[in-house]
Amino acid sequence: MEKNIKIFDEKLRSAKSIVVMAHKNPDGDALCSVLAMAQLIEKNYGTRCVCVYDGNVPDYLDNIPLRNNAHCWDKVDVKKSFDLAILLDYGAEHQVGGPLTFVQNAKYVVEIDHHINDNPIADLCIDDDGADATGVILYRIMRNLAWRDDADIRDLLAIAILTDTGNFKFAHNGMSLSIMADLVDGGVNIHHLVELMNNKPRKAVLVEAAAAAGAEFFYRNRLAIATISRRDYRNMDGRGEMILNILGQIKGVEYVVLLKEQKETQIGISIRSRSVAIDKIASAFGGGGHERAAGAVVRGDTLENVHKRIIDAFKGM
Ligand SMILES: [Mn+2]
Repeated sequence: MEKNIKIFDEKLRSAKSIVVMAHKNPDGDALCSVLAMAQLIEKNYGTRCVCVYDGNVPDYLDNIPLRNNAHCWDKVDVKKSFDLAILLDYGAEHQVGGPLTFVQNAKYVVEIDHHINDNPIADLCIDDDGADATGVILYRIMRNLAWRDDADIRDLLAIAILTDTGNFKFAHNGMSLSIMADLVDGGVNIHHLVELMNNKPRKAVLVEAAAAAGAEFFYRNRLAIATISRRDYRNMDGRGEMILNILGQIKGVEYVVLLKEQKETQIGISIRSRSVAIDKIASAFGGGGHERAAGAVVRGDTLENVHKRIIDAFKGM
């Protein structure tokens, strides 16, 4: 990784135009990593980056620092060829969405990611699937290259870590905790950041609560499945983490699945597991992610059918 960080440093020195992006419908790690990366580059190399996203930014991220620096990708001239495209926290090529044109047109592409990914698309990869968040890798690059930071950057990296680890519940090792200790010593206030994200619309919280209340249970309660209808999907804010959290608290539940009817024949799947790895199940549905938190989007199938296929997929687990 050290060698690649050095090459990244050289590329940043010579690039005159830089675009930064992550996966579409960004979550806390994706958006905060993009904003922190851009701010770090401006502070340390003097280059102002273009930050783009595809899809929707959830309301709970409205109040994060530098939020207004990120723009929907279709507001940017898509024919523009950037010297450098930086792809963060993206998981897989098909999850990039519209900004993929910037990747294809860029002179050089760097990716920084912590997802399990067999087909990285960049010229230079600074990936670590053992990191709890892309923000963790960014922090390590920042320290390795002795970059200057500021209060906004420290807050953004802290939010990236807090959101992807579910406030440390999913931390795989001590790395994200020791980084957070350093960030807190640098002035980050965790309570303040968690409070700033309590910003969901009332409808969104009520839709999530109703989906949890309507969950079904299979295989002697080991598998819980909640569904969000197409009508309710429009009112969601984010990916439904709250539903997964609530159902995962039930005694005896090992696996939680959330099915979201995004369109009539497009079903989003989120899967969480208490211990056994389930990323292979997500891959079988065309998705991926992490060992105990993964997901997929199935196109060309109905909610009813995907529901059946999910129950089958957990047979014998
Ligand atoms: Mn992430």
